[in-house]
Amino acid sequence: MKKQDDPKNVSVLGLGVMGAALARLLVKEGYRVTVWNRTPEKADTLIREGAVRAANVAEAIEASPLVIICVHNYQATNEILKGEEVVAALAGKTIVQLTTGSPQDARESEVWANQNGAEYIDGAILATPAQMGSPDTIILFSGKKDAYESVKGVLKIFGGKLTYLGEKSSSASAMDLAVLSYTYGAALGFFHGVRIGEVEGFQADVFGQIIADFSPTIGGFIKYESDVIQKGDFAATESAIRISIEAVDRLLKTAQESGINTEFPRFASSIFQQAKEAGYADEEIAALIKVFRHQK
Ligand code: FVH
Repeated sequence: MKKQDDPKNVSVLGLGVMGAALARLLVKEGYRVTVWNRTPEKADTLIREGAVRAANVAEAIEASPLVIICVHNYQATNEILKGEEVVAALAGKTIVQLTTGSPQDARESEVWANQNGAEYIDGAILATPAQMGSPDTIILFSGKKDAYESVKGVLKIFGGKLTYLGEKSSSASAMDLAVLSYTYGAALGFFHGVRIGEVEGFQADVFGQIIADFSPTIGGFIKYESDVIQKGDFAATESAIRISIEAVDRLLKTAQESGINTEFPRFASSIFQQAKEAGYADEEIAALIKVFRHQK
């Protein structure tokens, strides 16, 4: 078998904090890992650990049937995958893009890769470099199923919870955006909660531990509400919006009285007020999605 067709050969383009973590896991698993980075010195430690340095991008791509990319953004990727030699090397390869990007980035990248004879899988990592390789690490993937199946065995090295979202190449980055929306929404609520503690006298780390302990419960609640949205039956069973209207008003009132930042509770209160005015107060909290859809 030619070197570049050997499935034990994997190439990694991009050795930032995440790229290096990915390459290191592959080396540890006994793969022949060919690496390239814009700043070559970043490969030095990995070379000492057994990775192979590519002199240039084309050489890195030629060295393996699977090419993993993990750089700052898709613009950087496009800058890397430039030039006749690089493009020619792509024919017959499978590219797995683990750089964060938009759904449009993914769609354009798949078209470009396929036009140049390469299979394309788009991925989104929901973990930090230190969490790579652990059983709970979630990585989202989308793209042609047979291409995904052909490289899944290697990708499993990066995390225990690989989630394939289907053949639409933009699905992974779209889901990544949705997870970011939830993450930042929860984080903003957390920071407001820290301010409550700073005024009412509990420590941020004590609050943080409670949130950590609470996470499985909130996860179960979100999953339940997602099922309600999916079914479209908003009859109140677990948590009627009316209860939350009172709770959010209390959040805003307490913030105003204690003189802390009111932006988060004010935004939350505006959403619940819209639900109340639309007549959803006795429906399940999932009915808030109708406010976000501006739907009656
Ligand atoms: N780090 C994390 O926690 C998150 C977790 C979720 C997924 N992200 C995404 O992973 C991509 C890489 O992130 P990173 O943390 O490895 O980022 P850096 O350590 O800053 O490394 C950036 C690499 O990109 C290379 N690079 C940047 N611009 C260019 C360019 N124009 N041409 C070629 N390469 C470029 C950079 O090269 P160098 O500066 O070392 O020469 C690094 O290899 C990212 O999409 C995260 O959102 C990580």
